[in-house]
Amino acid sequence: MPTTYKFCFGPWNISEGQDPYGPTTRPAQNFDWKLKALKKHGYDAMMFHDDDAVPDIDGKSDAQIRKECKELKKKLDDHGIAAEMVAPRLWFSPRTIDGAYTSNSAADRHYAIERSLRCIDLAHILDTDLIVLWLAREGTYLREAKNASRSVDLLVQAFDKMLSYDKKIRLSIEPKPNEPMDHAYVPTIGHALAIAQLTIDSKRVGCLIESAHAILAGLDPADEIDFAMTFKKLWSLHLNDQNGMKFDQDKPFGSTNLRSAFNQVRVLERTGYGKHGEYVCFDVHPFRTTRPEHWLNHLDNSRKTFLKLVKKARTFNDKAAQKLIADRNYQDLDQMVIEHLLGK
Ligand code: GLO
Ligand code: MG
Repeated sequence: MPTTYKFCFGPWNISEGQDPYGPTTRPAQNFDWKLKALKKHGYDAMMFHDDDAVPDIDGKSDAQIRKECKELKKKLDDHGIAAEMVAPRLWFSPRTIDGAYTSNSAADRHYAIERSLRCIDLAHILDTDLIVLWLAREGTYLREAKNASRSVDLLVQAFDKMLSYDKKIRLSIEPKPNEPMDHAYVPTIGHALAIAQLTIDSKRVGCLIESAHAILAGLDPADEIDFAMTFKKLWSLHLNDQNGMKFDQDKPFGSTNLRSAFNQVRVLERTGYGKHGEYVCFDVHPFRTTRPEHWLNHLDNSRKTFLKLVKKARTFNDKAAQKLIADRNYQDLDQMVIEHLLGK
């Protein structure tokens, strides 16, 4: 049976155009507007940072957090939208300047863990068992400032606290090799899955692949997907694109390298990603130049490209490809792929 894909994005994917060198270029829209847009544009679920779900979470009591989160859940139910995951945003607070779980300050590490446990409470209310961990500041600017081996131990300790706090929750690590850090401690899927093995319940520690992050690590996103699927550990996906080894661009899916996008879709099709309820998420941003009236186009276009590439993957002549492979005629296999993508 062919997979019927389900799609999602996060509120941060309708961004306002700011970059390190200039202010916003579009006026902010409120959450309700984003929620309406999601359904209208053919999406099924929303990803949440803990403070997307409950703004200013650090300043609120436990009771207040739960109350607001329940209100959000009701709103989602009314719109027929699921929450795909919740992710602790551990990179904004003054208490995570030196990292969260791997900070050199014990008090700040404690804050990071406590906040992660609150995030699990939110996941409960929002009816998802998936916690996404983009380990934004777990790395170094300066090699001598931290100890990599100790950092791995600290990460494992933090993951263990989360795993034992809730026996059902699954942790999905989203690796990224750099930005905002010079070097991250969990730069690739291999690192994420290796660290999973050190935790008290490795079965509940998997990963999330973002195409741009794999490219930034000098890796092929399709191979990263294949690797994670071999271990049955790919629990979420951030498809997008990236033009080489520069700042994280979060371009629309297929925007830079259509063939790489095709190969990512082909692997998803071959390995059955999505057959157990996993979502295809687009972690894409509008260009800074985008006018407010074209604000959702990057999400529309990414989904459109994805679905067109699903068709391309399903109509690829595998028999002919196998023949060329058996004959070691990779030259013509190359051309066959090019012509298939170019169409008639
Ligand atoms: C940044 C990441 C970021 C995460 C998100 C979910 O480079 O891709 O957008 O995916 O915060 O945790
Ligand atoms: Mg991402």
